[in-house]
Amino acid sequence: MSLENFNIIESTLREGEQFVGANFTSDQKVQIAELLDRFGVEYIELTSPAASPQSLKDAQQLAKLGLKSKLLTHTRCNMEDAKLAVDTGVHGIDVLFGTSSYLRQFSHGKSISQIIDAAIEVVSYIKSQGLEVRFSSEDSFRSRLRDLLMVYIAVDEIGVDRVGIADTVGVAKPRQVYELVAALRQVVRAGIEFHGHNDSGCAIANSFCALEAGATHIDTSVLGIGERNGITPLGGFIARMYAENRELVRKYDLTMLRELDNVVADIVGISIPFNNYITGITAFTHKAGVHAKAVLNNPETYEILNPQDFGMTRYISIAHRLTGWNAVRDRAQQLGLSLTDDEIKEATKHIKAVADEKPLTLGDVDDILRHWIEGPIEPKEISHATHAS
Ligand code: HCA
Ligand code: CU
Repeated sequence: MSLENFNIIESTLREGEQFVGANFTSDQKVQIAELLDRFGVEYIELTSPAASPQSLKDAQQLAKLGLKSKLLTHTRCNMEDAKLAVDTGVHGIDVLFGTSSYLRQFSHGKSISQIIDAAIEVVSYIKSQGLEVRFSSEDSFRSRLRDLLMVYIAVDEIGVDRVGIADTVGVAKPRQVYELVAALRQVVRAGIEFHGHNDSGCAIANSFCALEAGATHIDTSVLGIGERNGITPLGGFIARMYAENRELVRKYDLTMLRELDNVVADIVGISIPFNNYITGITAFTHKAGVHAKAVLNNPETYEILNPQDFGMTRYISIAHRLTGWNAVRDRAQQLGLSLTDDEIKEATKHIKAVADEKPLTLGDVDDILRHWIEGPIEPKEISHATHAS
């Protein structure tokens, strides 16, 4: 069952390089590849060596690092690019061709039989050189199913290692992905890779459905960076698999995600969104009193991801009008204050009343708690506020 045996093809150094803010230096590529290797992704995909002289040199250099992750380079489906890619010393080549009517009409102008001929020539050449090879079809979801299957069956017959489905424009829906992968699963022996863009927010769900239908490889990038708003984000995909069953992601060093997100965000000049999976600033923050109480008793009440497994910490926000006395008691204990439950309840009422008047900081709450035993005080910065006790 593929959910147990999925592989990540990490494409930050290929799709991610197509993100508008990404202009990786050679050193940055090495840094990112080494972090991904420590995290434990099975594959790292690199930009085509045909893209530029530096891309070629970088692929050669990365191939010499001796990483545990297998290196792949992406190429167009022609012999010239394939030869260049084979000579870099990487483990495998990801070949791409467009089968959709849009691309056939407005991009390369080839017929399906011409596509099959080119695919067979390139795939068999790469195989003859002893490298792993994948054949993928750009814009798969706007291609005719018959055309797609004909091309995939042809490359499968000559022993391609993987066939890839690409939702290039982010138009596919989860059930559609499931159906296409399931249909393909019936007719090819090769592994099945899914590459999904996130234009309409389905990239993670689509990747998950692809695995449920029998796919074996999922493309990701750190923070999801790529063309437009990008592809399946590594962290979000990991969150989905972890939520399904933690054992599925034990093979990775999950505590590396934070560094990966930070390093890549820094390099491409963005900040990590507040609501990012796992590493967003609010990903493990609980606020309402009812939530805080339950989470303090048993975190699983409101958390499907255990922050500790990712080297993250839970935060319970208490300086606001929705706070509850259980969370306030927890804070008092952290501060080493011995207040009775009745005192905590009174202090909590006061905190709520003050918070109705003006924004509170944790420091304000701490002041209120510290001085509660001495008798309720009005911290100077909130002196105009109503006292509730
Ligand atoms: C591209 C297109 C691609 C390829 C995906 C793949 C897409 O930028 O070359 O090779 O699996 O989204 O179709 O990223
Ligand atoms: Cu893409």
